[in-house]
This record gives sequence, C-alpha cells and structure tokens, in this order.
Amino acid sequence: PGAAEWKKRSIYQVLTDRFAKSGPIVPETKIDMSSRPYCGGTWRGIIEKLDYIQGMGFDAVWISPVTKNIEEETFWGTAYHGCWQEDMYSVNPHFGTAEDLRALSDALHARDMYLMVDVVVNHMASTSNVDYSRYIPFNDSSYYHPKKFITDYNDQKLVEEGWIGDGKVPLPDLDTENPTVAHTLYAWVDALVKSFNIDGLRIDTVKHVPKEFWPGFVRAAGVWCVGEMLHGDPNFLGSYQPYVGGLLDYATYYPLQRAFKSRGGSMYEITNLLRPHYREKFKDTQQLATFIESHDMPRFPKIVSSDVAVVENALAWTFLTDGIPLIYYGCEQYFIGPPDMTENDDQSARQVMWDSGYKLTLLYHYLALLNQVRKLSWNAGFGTNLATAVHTDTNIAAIRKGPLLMCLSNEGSKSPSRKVFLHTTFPNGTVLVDVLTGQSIAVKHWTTIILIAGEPQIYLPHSLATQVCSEIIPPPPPTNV
Ligand code: ABC
Ligand code: CA
Repeated sequence: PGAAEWKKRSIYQVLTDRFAKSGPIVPETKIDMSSRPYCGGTWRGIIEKLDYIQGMGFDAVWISPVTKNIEEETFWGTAYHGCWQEDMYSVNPHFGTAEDLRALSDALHARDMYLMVDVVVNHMASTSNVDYSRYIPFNDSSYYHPKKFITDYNDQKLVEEGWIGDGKVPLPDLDTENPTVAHTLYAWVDALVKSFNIDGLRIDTVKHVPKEFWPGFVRAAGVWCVGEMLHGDPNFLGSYQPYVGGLLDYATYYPLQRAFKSRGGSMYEITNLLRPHYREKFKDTQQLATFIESHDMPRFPKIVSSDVAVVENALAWTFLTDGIPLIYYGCEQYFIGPPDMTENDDQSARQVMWDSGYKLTLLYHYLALLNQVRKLSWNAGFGTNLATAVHTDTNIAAIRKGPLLMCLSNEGSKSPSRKVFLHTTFPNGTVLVDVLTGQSIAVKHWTTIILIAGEPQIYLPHSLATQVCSEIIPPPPPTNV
C-alpha cells in the first residue's frame, strides 16, 4: 500500500516485548525493570489482542524491529526494544518464529488491518568491544564508518558518519554511501517486505543517513514508509519529505506540548501549524504521522498534563487535523510511567501492558469515537480539505476540516464554562451536532459555543453525526454546575 491508502488509516504503536504475552494471563511476581529485561511480549501475544486494538478503531499496527539482536546483557540492559541488530536475516527469537510473524501479518490482513514494521539500517549494535565478524551480512569493518561517537548533533556530517550510542553500547554505523552496502540494504528490505507481507515501514534514525540513500530504499520497499527524525525544526524535517514520503511529526510534537501545558500554554502554538506559510515547508502534511507519545519520550500525562480533559483535547487534534493519527500503546490506559523515573529517562514509557488488564476505559471508547468520526467524515470532505483555524485565543482553538468543526481547550476539567463567538464558515442554518454530548447548534453569522469543564467539542452536520455509533459515545463529561 502507498501513501493514499495510509492517509485514511490510524496507527497503533506497540513495543512487541511489552504489549502482550500469549496464552492465559498468569499472575506474576513484579518484574525487576531496572535491568531492562525482555518481559515476554510476543507476536502471538499481539495476535490475541487484535480484538482489543481493532475495538478502538485502529486499522494499522506498528511493531518493534523484527531482526535478531545481540543477546548480551549490557550496561543499558537487553535488546528488548529490538534496535540492537546483529543478524538482519533472522528474526528475533524472543518475539517468536518467522512463522509467528507471518501469522501476525495474516491475522491483521484478515481484519483489513495493516502491518507496519520498524526497520533499522543506520547501525548494528555491540558491547564495548566491537567484533565485526558476528554481523550478518555486514561482517567486516570495511562496511562501516570508522568508530567515532556523535558529540554534536548540529554537525550534520558527524550525525551521518558518526556512531550513536556510547562506549558501553556502541552502535557501529553502516557506511550507507558504499554502493555495496546500499544495494544489500535495498535487497534486504525488498525481501523482508515480501516475505512477511508488510504494508508499511517505520524507518529508524533517518537523519543519520544521507538523504540520497532513501529514495532507493523506499522504492525497494515498495510500501509507504514513515521516517523517524528526532528533530523539532519544521524546515529540517520538511527537507527530508521528498526523499522518504512519510515522517513522524516531531515538528508538531513540541508545540502540542507547549499548547496544552497547564498554565501558560497558548493555542496559537498549534493553530500556527495550520497556516499556509507553515505548511509550505512540507511536501504533503497528510503524510505526517501526528502523535503525543512515543517510546523515546516520557508519557504525555507525565510531561504535559494528567488531566483527562486535556489529554482528550490533544488526542482530538491528533485524529482530526491533517496528519495520520499515531497512538502509542497504553495511552488509553492512562499510563503515566513509574513514579521513580526522571523526565529524561527513556524507560519511563515502556511499561508492560498486561498490568493494565487491557480494560475498556473511557479513553479507549473515546479513541474509538475519534477513529469513527474520522472514517465517517473522510469521504464527506475530511480527506480532501485541509484543516483551518476559524478561531484562536490563548485557551481555545476552533478548527474546521471539511464537514467537521472542533473546539479545543487547554484549560482542563477544573475550568469554568467559556463562551466563544465563532464565524464557523458553515452556511447559516446548518445544524451541527457535538458527537460527544449529542448537543446541537444552529449556525448563525456569529455562532455561540459554550465549552464546559475544558472538554473538547466535535461537531458534524446532523446527517453524519447520527451515523456515529451511539454505544461508543462516552458518557457526558462531568459539569461544574
Ligand atoms: C540506550 C538507553 C538510554 C541511553 C542510551 C545511550 O542508550 O536506553 O537511556 O541514554 C534504542 C533504544 C534506546 C537506547 C538506544 C541506544 O537504542 O530504544 O533505549 O538507548 O542504544 C531512535 C529510536 C530509538 C532507538 C534508536 C537506536 C534510535 O526511536 O528507540 O533507541 O536504534 C537520537 C537519534 C534518534 C534516536 C534517539 C534515541 O537518539 O537521532 O534517531 N531514536 C537531540 C538530537 C536527536 C537525538 C536526541 C536524543 O537529542 O537532535 O538526534 O536523537 O539524544 C528537540 C530538538 C531535537 C533534540 C530533542 C531532545 O529536543 O529539536 O533535536 O534531539 O527539541
Ligand atoms: Ca550513519
């Protein structure tokens, strides 16, 4: 599948090791997470939880890298995240067999869901002494850049040729400028996609490989790819889009946090992202994956706000603007991270999911609703119209996208009711229904909208709103009156 198919979808990201074990849930003694161990999640485990994922309306699942990793226990723990590659032609036995991975692919396809696999081509991984002979297929130092760690992330040549990691776990950097290396990687990805029937790839460390490498790689993959570039600058991010296609939208990630940060956040942070001169930095904003959480950062409730009303507003933005919604497992379980973790600890968002009991929480139903709204409106103009702001102030943003109008607030559940006067851009007399509460408004030249308890409002024209399945509509929010 290509970009056009992926744009209509929404992605649920799991860490394979942490999401689900297969078989009956047996109570276990608390795992000691300090050694960063493999916790036992598998591809079979994911298969058993597809009802849970699909029940939220997701139609694509992103899993951890699948290749065999180094087995050692290092200073930074084990390779449970899958990014420490050793043998690119074998699968990681901790996650299952090649047959299990194929079974996951088949199980997804039987539900019309897509499989997205994380791939790493920038580096392999090692313990302190690098032994090149153990790598498959790049078993000689001549396939790598000389060992030199990246000390300055603003030095682009060093970012491309230097090594990630440190003396304890160096990540030997592949010489992707060497045509033999490049062509071997192209052949590798072609075979990987075909042998597991993969529908899309998440590409690790895109900015660590020269741009020119990527078009050949994406072509060889033959499926839509979304690249990871941990970089908040939209100009830099946008400059890679012609080479990769899809990108994880880190340029939105940081403004979103600032907008929703309790006290002091401004909604101009996000409506600015909808202005033409901002969009021009990107070839196609509909190929940006929009997210509030990832496995590399602490959870949104930890660094931004744990007020559910605020989380709901941020999620509405994720689903109902132009990018492809991307949700990291556990968001719907209100995961915040272990209390003893500091804000820069990348382990804090990697809890095991089975502790949650996979409950059908309010947020679970809310995500299902967002997915449904997006799907229902897609052909009614949502897919072809870009989002535009019709009102912005410090605390409120109202955004129109095709048939949809949403009002977002960053004030939180403790805030008093707020009245806004909007020029909605819908024709006078249009009846819009808030799918969260069922309340309707009739559009006038200036329409009054009342926001209660910091909750988002998501309006659709009456005919579309009535198609939103009522049983997934969460109970109305608590009011302060
Ligand atoms: C382990 C430990 C860490 C320890 C580290 C040395 O070793 O867990 O606690 O600090 C995998 C694992 C990690 C593991 C690493 C290294 O491997 O998941 O747990 O860390 O062994 C991708 C993946 C990530 C994966 C790898 C490696 C790469 O998403 O899960 O990590 O395969 C850089 C890369 C980025 C990479 C990230 C981890 O490191 O560019 O691709 N992610 C600046 C730089 C970024 C840099 C970032 C963090 O710092 O510009 O390039 O990311 O070091 C914004 C700015 C950004 C700035 C951020 C922090 O602030 O705009 O530029 O990012 O405002
Ligand atoms: Ca590199």
